[in-house]
Amino acid sequence: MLFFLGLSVTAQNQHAHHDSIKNLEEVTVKNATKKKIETEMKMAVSVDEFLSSSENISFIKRGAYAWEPLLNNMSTERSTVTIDGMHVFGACTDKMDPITSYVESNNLAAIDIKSGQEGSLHGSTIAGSIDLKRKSTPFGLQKKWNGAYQTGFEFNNKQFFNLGNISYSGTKFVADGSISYRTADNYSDGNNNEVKHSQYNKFNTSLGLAYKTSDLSSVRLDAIFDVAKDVGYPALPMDLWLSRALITSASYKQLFEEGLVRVVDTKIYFNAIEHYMDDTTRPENLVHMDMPGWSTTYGLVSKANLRKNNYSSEIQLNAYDNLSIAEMRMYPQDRSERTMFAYSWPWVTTRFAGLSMNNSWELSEKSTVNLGGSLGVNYNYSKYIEFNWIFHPGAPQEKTRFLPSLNASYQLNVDQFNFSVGTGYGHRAPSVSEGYGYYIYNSFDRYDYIGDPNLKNEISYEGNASAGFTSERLSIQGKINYFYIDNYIIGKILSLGSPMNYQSVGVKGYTSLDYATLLNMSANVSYDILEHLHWKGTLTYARGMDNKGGNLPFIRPLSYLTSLHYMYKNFGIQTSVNGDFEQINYSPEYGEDLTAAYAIWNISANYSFTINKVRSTIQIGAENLLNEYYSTYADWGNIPRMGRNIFTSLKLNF
Ligand SMILES: [Cu+2]
Repeated sequence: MLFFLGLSVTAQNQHAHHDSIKNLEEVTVKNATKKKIETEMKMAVSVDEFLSSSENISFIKRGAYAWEPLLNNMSTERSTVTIDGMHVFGACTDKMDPITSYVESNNLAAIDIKSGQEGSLHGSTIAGSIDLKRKSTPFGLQKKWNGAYQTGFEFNNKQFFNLGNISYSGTKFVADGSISYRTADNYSDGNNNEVKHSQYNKFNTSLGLAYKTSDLSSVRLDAIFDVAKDVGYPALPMDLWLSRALITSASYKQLFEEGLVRVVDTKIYFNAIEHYMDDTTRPENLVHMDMPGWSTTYGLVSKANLRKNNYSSEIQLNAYDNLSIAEMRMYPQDRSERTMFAYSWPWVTTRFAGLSMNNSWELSEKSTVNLGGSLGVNYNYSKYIEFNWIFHPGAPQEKTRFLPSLNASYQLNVDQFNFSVGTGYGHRAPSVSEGYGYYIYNSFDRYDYIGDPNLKNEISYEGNASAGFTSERLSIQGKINYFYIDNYIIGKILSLGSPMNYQSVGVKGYTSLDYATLLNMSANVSYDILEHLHWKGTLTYARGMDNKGGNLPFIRPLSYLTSLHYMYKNFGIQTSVNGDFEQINYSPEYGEDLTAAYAIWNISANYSFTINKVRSTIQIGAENLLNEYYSTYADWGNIPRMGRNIFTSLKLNF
């Protein structure tokens, strides 16, 4: 630990890449080693489990399903989450449905995570971007048909899953298809108590078809359909009855053999999400509320890649139109009569258009300079503005904002060392809830939240740096970033207004703090002890403060992960220990209490074999082997996490 601590402290004066691309499966043909969407410990993972293996992602968990990804310890309002560059917006006012819940691990090829303003290519952001990249098989592979099937069972919550995907690669025509189903019961915590309302059921299917229109051009159609049914959120006062998403796109790609412009890829897209919550399964609720939500988005994303000598550039045009609607209908317990109706999202339209550019110059073989920037226009319209007028009389029905962004970085590689240093500046517009939300109940601090259409843009000033060393057996990497955020948006208690929900204790309005600051640090070490025995360690630290020196909520305390991996012929075994230290810097103002330290021990073993050209792997393992009872700093309402979980899985590749 001391070794780690030393590293993270020295990391402050060093630097490196602040972005990380997690390759889930080979995207380029030259990449011989197939990396897949799997973690060190587990080969069959959910998208959430895969994302959690990235050191700059943490999660707010409201149960076993659809974790909310925090990038650089910032909530989803501050990052852009896209699917192949497409903007998709959840339809739940309670954040039950982050975008990551609408894909499945067997239709993704990679997840591209960019930190801070480097992520501004996909639209305005503060924390960075998470782009979920779908599988897209290249034309003319030697092996025309490829497929995989995964199945598994996890004992703690009786999770059973079946995932299948298949692809065809012809010279003119390509198809990718996937289908999956997961079902899970309630899980049990470390005291072997059942955590009620933690079940889930998810069905996901996707199809992609591409046709080569000439030697250098192709058209592609893509669709994802996802249904989640009867999903429990033990940390919330209500569950999900049904959520459905249809995500579609059509794109045209043109390659150029000569000249400055090398690729132009233009896509139009449409996605629709519907979300129906259900609180009738909770007998403790005296009054029932139906809270359905809808989110519909049309958009265009067009990108061009430029290259000339040592200069390369990416230009991206993003445009979308989103309509977010959420209703609140209250019934007495016998449901005979509706007593109240309100729009918690009063038909809010968001239109965005932005042009982004990232330029890179290779000054020499050793050093590279990157300069990027974007300018976006964000327009909001609230159809039923009278709901917003209750707390903000006379607030404008329409609002237009300009969202500029700039970033610069320098990378240097000298022998076995690498360094980077960068800076960024960017604006973001308030989210639909922050700007126009009406009585959105937050069960964490038990306040109803009210949006403010007049909120100022959040403005981020950012610095980042990294340093690393790589030798044949040892690799060390340290990263640090710091954000100074003007007009930081957060909920503050309002003296006017009374709570609508009988569980809530008051009303909070989204307001801007003068500023807030955030520091993130991480250190990674990997060492090959023997040819087939590898050790890895990660340490992360973050600190977030408001303008009065108070703590920001949901900031991860000092955390660590250490793992050992051993291979012998077709046999592999791996074990890891991870945990958080005590959350000293918690925020009572935002409903947090002190979360104790915990440590979790995991172990797994796998065996690979081939039958009739089918490459197969079986795996068995245990998470939380010692059945520790714990909850983390970001477990909504301190719900306990899963106790010991034995998992088994089988994967076939053909
Ligand atoms: Cu919901």
